[in-house]
Amino acid sequence: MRKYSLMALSAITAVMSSPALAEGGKNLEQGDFVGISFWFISMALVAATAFFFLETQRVSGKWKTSLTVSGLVTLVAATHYFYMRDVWVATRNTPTVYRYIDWLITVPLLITEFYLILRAVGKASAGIFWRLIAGTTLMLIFGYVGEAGYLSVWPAFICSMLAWFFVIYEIYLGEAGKMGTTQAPAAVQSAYKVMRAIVVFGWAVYPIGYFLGYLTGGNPADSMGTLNIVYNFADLVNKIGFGVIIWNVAVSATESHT
Ligand SMILES: *C/C=C(C)/C=C/C=C(C)/C=C/C1=C(C)CCCC1(C)C
Repeated sequence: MRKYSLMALSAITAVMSSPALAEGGKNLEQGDFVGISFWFISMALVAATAFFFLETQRVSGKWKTSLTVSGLVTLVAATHYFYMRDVWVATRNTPTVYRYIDWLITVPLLITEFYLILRAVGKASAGIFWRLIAGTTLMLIFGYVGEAGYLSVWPAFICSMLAWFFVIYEIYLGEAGKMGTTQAPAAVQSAYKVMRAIVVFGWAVYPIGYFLGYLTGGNPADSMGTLNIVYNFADLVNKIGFGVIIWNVAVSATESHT
């Protein structure tokens, strides 16, 4: 009990002490709605982190890892959001590199939740874990080399999309999908289904953003403000909402001893 509280506390302190760019001197302006959305989501992520870590006390042993991972996702994202927010407030530019570093850590962690859930209810193979990690990592590497100009935007987009489809295949029709919809208890099955729908519909926001930014022939700068707001609110669903679904199933499985 005390150990977990301590962990939560140290995580929060780490997050609170990390803003480093603010000394650049610019403050958030009342009419800067993109900046406001950066602030909003960073605070929501801090609160979610404390919540997930503290709630690990409440669930049975086999569910603790899932909640810890949810807390790590929101912790890493909160920290990146502090930096992204400062870049935006100071320059009104999209903090692409911070977004990708954040994604490179949080997205494999999020996808690992499928493996962890399956492991909590049965014997999930290591193959599931590695396929999910490999798919998401490739998806992000191709996305980055496209955005950063190391590869043309179209081939990078196609390769990244293929990697995303590979992940979707695994959680719907692959080994993970079969396990999650047949062998798991009913409550876990329904959580699993909502989570994989998030990977399809919630995650679709990002490739759509890439498409609008780079593949329509327009100037990426024109859609930057809107895109950042959309990305920021998408993270509310894809990181916090996703964690809440896991929290919910972990608590109900603990209470019903399944
Ligand atoms: C918390 C952050 C999440 C869940 C971010 C997810 C990001 C993606 C699913 C990005 C996917 C992309 C493609 C499928 C193609 C174009 C390039 C990307 C990286 C934007």
